[in-house]
Amino acid sequence: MSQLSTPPTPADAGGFDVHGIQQKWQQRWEHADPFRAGSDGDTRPRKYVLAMFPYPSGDLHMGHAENYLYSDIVARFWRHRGYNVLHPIGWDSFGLPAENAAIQRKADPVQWTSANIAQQKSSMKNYGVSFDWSRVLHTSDPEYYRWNQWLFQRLYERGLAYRKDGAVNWCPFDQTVLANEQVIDGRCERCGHEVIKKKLTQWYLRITDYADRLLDDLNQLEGFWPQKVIQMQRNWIGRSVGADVDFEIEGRAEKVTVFTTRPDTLYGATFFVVAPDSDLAQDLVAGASAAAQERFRDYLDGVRKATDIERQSSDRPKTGVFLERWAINPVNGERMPVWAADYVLADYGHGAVMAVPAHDQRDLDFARAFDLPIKVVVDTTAPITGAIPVIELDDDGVPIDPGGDSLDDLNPARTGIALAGEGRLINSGALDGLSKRTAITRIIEQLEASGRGRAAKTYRLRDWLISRQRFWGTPIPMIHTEDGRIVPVPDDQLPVRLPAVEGLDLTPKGASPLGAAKEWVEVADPVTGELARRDPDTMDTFVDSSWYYMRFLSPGDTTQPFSSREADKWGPVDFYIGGVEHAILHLLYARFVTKAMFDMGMVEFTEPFSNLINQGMVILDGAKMSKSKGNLVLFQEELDAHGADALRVALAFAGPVEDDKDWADVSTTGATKFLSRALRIAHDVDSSRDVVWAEGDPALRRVTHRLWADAPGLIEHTKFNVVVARLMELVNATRKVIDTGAGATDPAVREAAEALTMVLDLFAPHTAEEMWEILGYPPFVGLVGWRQADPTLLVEDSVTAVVQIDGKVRSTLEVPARIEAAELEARARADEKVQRALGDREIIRAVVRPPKVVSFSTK
Ligand code: ANZ
Repeated sequence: MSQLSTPPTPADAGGFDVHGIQQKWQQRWEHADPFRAGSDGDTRPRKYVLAMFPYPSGDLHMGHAENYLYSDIVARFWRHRGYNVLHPIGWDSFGLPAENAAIQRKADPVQWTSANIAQQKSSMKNYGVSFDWSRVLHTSDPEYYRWNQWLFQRLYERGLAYRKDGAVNWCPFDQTVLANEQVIDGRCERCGHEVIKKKLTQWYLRITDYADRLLDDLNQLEGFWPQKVIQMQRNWIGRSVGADVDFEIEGRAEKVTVFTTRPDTLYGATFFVVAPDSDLAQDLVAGASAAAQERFRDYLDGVRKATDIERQSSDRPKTGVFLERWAINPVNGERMPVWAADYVLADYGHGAVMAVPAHDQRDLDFARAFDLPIKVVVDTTAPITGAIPVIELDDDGVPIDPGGDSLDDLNPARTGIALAGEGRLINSGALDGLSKRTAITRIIEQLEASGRGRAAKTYRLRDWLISRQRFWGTPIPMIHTEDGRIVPVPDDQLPVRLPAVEGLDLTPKGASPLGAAKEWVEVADPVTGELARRDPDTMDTFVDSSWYYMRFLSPGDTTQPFSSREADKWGPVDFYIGGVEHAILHLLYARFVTKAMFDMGMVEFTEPFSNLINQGMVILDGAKMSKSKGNLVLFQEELDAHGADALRVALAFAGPVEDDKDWADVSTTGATKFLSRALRIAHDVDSSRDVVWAEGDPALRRVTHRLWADAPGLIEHTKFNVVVARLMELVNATRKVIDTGAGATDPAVREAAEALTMVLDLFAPHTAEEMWEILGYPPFVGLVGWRQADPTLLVEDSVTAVVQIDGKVRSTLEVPARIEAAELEARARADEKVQRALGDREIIRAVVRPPKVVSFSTK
């Protein structure tokens, strides 16, 4: 319950005791716990409805208000449809905000977190969200993170968790490493500071093993997830299909492999480029002259300062150094100079490329900057369908102009534009005349036959770097022994709990503060009993949230992370809602972990979320709300001023779920008026529960039954605002019968009021419960099954329309009462009697007044 004193009822509430009703029903829900998911014996079909769980920093904001409103509408809807609904909530409570509060205000992260959770929980209850409060979890609870550690061990056993050194993303401000997904445009996702590369030994999860499945299974989600999210995931995984080609390097025993998407252009490769920051570059330059080595070292110093984005930007002049080494083109034996240049990245493909300047823009820019040869091997002017044309070449190997844009006109050496398109091969020995596509297949066959290459795929996706040098997270359950072994903490010693924060200096300084907790860090090697050290790093909090939806299924289980039996019953999540900011990180990790759990036999499904919805943002006057701009609409203030129901109705009515909602256009006052009119209808109903509805006003009954017919589909398609509009229509129609029709004793008034109450429950549950009680029913309307529409009441009224020609009635038509003008005119023109009366006269004017009159004038 609100700790604040009850504010006065809003003036426009028309005597409707908003806060009194709210408190009354919240107390009853608290007492009776009606929204708890049904247990084993429950035979109803099941739905698992989930909103992304919040981070407990401060109180709820308007974004939460939207998120939990929508999940609540859906959860309530399925209960009304006779489903056993699971609608749980928890907190994603590890992470930097708690740690930063601890550093800045000396707050204990445990206490800070639990105080914020308590506040958010009370706000959620005040907001009337029908969560199953028996399943609450928070990820900083040792009983939760114990299972993160357990999961980590299982992944480690399968080779899916591993440690390696590498150049990692490092945020100099937060003093911690970041996953690739947490670097946005070269900056730290959390603090916006520029990210640099640092060589460190870190823990990774091998998500790349799942790249193909993560990509291919997106097809299953088409139509069930927002297209935008599917596309962002596809791009992020970034699968490229092509070939690996092995090149010999003069004076070096091992070959160097490159990845190319265009093996068809192999004859056009004229030089070779390696990433300057790769081990390969170091190795190759070691065989060059002292001067070349010096030039290389200077170059590398500059390269280290550039971000990947800068390195790949096309408008940046190309730079590089010649390594005084030569690669041999495997198809024609030509010598190609080897360069180091920063447009080649060390951690993509193999960190080396065969450069084909005629057909790749980056290579062309480089070739023009350093005066390297350019050789056209695909004629992009040649048609690629139909018969293979005979291409005549001049002495330089350039085809003779057959008319139109000649290849000579397009010569990349002169135009500076690479020929990237389709075409037919030239200057390529036996491949000449083949289309690009056929040539790719052919050359891969040849490379494979000669053992000099093979079909290959490359991904943009990198393994998931999960270790963080911070205190407030799940300790990585590994032990480092004196002699350099790494030993997992045995399952029966889990959880590895965080030590108390007292006495620890949490200020970021590059290494985990846990390393300084001597008593915590020093342990006995579980195998030999000798002194060893715990791994001082903690896990990325995205590990915590990668499987929390499973823990809700058996949150108290002390023997396993979740019960597979419960997972079979409830999983996967039927409806998941949250912000689009999680399109890649959280959703990709959750999909990966679900697939890994599937492979371990823990779950029977491979995708965690069957349906996903991204809600828009709540903005103000066209701008994103933020503390610094001072344009925050505070959830608590709105709740106190208008009550939960008006806030919920106003938000639901504000527009489509996916759209941004400008608070300037949201009317809580209008919502309050609507709710007080609805409540007044319940009070006005003047008939008993057993009235015969069939005797009611047919027009009002039709409005009611149209609602019953349409509401389920509208809710399933998340058209919540349309349903609110339909409820407003029903309120108006009912009021009309009460005030100017047969009056409040009309059975149709009761029927309408009951329908209104049952559907209103999705949006304004406190008011709906109150109305249900006034209508003479026991609690809770939230559990009452919705009614079926009577099909005979859905048939539209028909009326008789007259058709006049030059002032004389020539025909009559039976048409629906709601017919549109165009349709009415079309029917009149097509009518047989009208056509006969018209003969060969031409209509020069039509006046159409739906539904009753059509009047034609003729020449
Ligand atoms: C020769 C070639 C000819 C290429 C041509 C393209 C066009 P996507 O599609 O993004 O996967 N590449 C390979 N490894 C690289 C690295 N570490 N850094 C920068 N570039 C690299 O790009 C694949 C293409 O990017 C590869 O195909 C390679 O250039 C280059 F007409 O090989 B290609």
